[in-house]
Amino acid sequence: MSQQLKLVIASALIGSATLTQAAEIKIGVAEALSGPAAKYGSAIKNGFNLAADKINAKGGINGDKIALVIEDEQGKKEEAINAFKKLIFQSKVLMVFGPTLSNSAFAADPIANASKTVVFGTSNTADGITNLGPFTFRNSVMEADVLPATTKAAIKQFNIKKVAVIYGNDDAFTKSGYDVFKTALSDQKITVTDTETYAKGDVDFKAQLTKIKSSTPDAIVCSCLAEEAANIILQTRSLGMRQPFIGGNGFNSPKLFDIAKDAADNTLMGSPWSAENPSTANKQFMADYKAKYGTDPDQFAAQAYDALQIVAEGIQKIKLSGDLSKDRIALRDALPGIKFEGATGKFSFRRAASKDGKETGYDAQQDAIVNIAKGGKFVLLK
Ligand code: 1QQ
Repeated sequence: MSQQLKLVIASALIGSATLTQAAEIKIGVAEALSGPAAKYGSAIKNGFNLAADKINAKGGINGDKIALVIEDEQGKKEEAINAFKKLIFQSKVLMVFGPTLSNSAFAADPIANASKTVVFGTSNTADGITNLGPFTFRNSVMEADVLPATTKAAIKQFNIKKVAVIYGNDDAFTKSGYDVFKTALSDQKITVTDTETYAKGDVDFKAQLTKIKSSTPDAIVCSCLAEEAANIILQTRSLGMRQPFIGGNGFNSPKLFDIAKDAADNTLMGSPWSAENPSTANKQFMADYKAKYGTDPDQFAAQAYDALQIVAEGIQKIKLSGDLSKDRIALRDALPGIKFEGATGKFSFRRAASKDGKETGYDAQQDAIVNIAKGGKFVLLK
């Protein structure tokens, strides 16, 4: 063999050796990519992909690239359980993001906690999620932190004295939102003229809305996911009612306006994220999102985008050992100390209060911004 050929082979070997040394960090993503919650889940997936591109373009984390392993949990409890099992036990991811709905998180998060793997919700706002165990984290701000500020702003904006309430009584998020609304309304001395419920998948709300109409509220409080909220708003208008709506996290989707259009005008909603936040981080996020996907982002995309960067900072701190069980626990221990400023503003974790003496996970410490719907989109309430 010629000296030259030996050199070529040697350098090829060195080249491939260095290539295999840069490991992939597998991160699981289990979101509702089909079914009624897909509008939330696909925005979340886009946010994660955009953040992964950004982190990897800068060379990854301590030289290792992020590889997202994405599963569709369809917005269903059983599928969320399956997706978590697949990601944790078969794909052997370092940690899992998801699932999209709190309803599914109550079913799937215990699997992550039992296998000592971080589960990080970017859209779970129901009370009690972070009581599922010390491996549960979220950067989605709880309804309990957002709704009282939203009702307060609505009372002032529309001089409200009495409201009617409608909520889904078979979903963890809509039920939890209802409980929070109830307490906030009572604390703020607002009379409830009527309370109505519906079930997942309902499309006709006329019976409930007719009762609400006869109770003559000043506004309607709706603890609902986007599709039901939009249909409720449309049917309210078709019954000749013009009252403003007050909603929770479920309203934060373009789906609300795809269906209800400007019939949703004057709806108030609270969120940590606003498209009008002029910070450099948010402007960059919005421009990059638009460039990659051709549409404007929403709050769910923003929270996912920030969440992956929060986790990346945690991973950077621990320096992965290659022992998966150890690395999963090290990430759990590193995350609570991470402070971050991203598209959703300043963020830190807050340990959830323990209800039964059991170890808890971590909630989001972030302020809510109240928005109002005008001309088919949410703008800051000034
Ligand atoms: C929850 C929510 C939903 C609106 C997520 C899409 O906040 O289920 O907790």
